[in-house]
Amino acid sequence: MTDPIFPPSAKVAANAHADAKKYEEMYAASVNDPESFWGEHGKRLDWMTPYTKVKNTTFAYPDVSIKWYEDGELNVCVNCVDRHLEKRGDQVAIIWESDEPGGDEKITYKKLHQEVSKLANVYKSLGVKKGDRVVLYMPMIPEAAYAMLACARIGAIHSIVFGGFSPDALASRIADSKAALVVTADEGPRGGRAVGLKKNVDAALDICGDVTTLVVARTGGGPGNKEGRDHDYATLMADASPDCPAEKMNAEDPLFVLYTSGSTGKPKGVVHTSGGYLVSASMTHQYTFDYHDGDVYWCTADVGWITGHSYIVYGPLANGATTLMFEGTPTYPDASRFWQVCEKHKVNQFYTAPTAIRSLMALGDDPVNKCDLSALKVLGTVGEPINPEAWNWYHNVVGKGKVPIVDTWWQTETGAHMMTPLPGATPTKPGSATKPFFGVQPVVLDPTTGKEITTTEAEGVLAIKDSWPSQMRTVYGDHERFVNTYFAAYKGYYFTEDGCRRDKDGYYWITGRVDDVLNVSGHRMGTAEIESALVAHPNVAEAAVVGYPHAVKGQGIYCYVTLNAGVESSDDLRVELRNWVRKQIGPVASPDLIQWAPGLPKTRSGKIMRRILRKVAEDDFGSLGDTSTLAEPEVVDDLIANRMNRG
Ligand code: 6R9
Repeated sequence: MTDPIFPPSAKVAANAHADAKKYEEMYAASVNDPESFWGEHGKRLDWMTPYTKVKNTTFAYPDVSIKWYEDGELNVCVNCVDRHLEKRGDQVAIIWESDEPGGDEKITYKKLHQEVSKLANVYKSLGVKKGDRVVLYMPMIPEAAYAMLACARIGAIHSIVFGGFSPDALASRIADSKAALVVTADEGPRGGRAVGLKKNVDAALDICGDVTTLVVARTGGGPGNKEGRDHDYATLMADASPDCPAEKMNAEDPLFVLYTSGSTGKPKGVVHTSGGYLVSASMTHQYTFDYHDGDVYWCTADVGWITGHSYIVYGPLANGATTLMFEGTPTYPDASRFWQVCEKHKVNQFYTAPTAIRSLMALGDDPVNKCDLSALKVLGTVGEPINPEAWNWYHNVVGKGKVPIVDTWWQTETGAHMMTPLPGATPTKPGSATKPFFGVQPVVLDPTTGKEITTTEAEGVLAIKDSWPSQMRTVYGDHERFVNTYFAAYKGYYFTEDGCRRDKDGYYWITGRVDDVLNVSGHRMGTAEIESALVAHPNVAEAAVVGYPHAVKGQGIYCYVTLNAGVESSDDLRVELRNWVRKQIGPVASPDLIQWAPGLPKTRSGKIMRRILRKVAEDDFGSLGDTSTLAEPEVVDDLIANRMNRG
């Protein structure tokens, strides 16, 4: 069977930053001589002290070390704001669209410069210094971008915590990063409801101890500010000077920490640095979306995820783009909202997650068809594999069969796109992230031998052979964990923890995580985190969590729970456990299905056999494989008899 192929149109190719030939040439140059290639492309940024060294990296276990442009100095905020003032001071940098239709704001580069400079001075007045960590727990408002850029301006390191995380999760991130300041808003409107951000910050500080806060009044609701600890944003901004010189930063100084889930233990603080990160973020934004001056670009992610960092704020602004920031949800007040926003602001590039596409696809074509989407030039997806059905709907209904789709595979750890088609260069196949970006050398490894599979057609685990500029540098405060997580299993490679297949044309198809990480609506979630939340409940003895296929979310969260002796199972307890997990981690981690399991399938050495739990959760128990090593094979019969997901 051959997959359908959609070649780029001649018209798109003719005007694109890269057509097929240029892609091949640039890709070859980038891997044959990375030093020269990235030496040249590093010049896309403005440097205060030009670099003389480009690449100094090794993946050799355990001495992993990654440095790019290591003797260069620059300021990320200057690159995203100041350097555009002369040419495009009056151009719109950020279009903000509010949760309620009708509300919007256009922020020019000039205004962005003023707001960010004032805020940087406010930070200083609150005692924040170069190298300090600032936690941002923000709704999708322009102040979130100001807050990031103001950190960059003074060399503080931001750590954004997604607004959907609970006070407990927020507290552990504030504590782990030893934050000097927390920036938040009173409430965050989303889909017609207000998320109690300040309320959650108050609860978090009750857990981890007081930290100075700065509070944007978004709705005027929420709890009041605590004297001596909480500061009102507008009050301090009113008196702040708009003159704040930017700090000279080394290319390898950290820009931000972003916590992400892994297969074990607590979320890891992924550290990205200044120079290499911005080179990759801006270059991918330009090439992947084929961004041209004057285009209006919209990424629907939240700034709490890496996609929001690289593709709402840093990449687009480094390119002097107009980037749209949306406070709301795809279906509020109705299923036309995304498309109405596209029509209203004449969006040229639109970037969203497969889960959003699937949920909108389920609501039919009318909400799309009643909007004028003729400005669209590129459609993008990110966060999880896109199923061909959703791809085709996106292509035919949203793109009217004419707009190229870029399916971008990358990770929090990679900082920027790693595999993606380029609109004018790469024929696409629905469901494939296609080919590597410049400088990225993917390899498929045999998971048992760890050997590279060198035939074109291959299936195994995905690893990357050499460094690229926006690679994460370390785990915040735990370099050993960084080395052991990504470089120990397959020596000499960066291990992505994704499985993949390479087809006869050399196209890559990501098959999903090979570790115990779930991808629920494009959000990464460690099964271990959900399990430890469950067992923290007084009635729970043991829990095992696996993913199962979910039509809209991609994966749903399936929990097997063993209750303590004497505790009665009930639907009420199910609801209670669900709320318990929401409280411990956040609504993003809500269990979809909870099955009472009097016993879990374990090997004689006590290891839970997740393979079996996954099969039962998938309602595919006909092929359980070898169960002879189980300590008590009969528990499996009970699990099957009481399974929750019956197709
Ligand atoms: C950017 C982002 C990373 C994990 C990654 C993979 C999955 C992301 C994908 C994709 C298939 C794509 N993933 N993009 N899988 N096709 N286009 O999502 O970062 O939150 O760290 O998640 O997401 O499994 O390993 P992050």
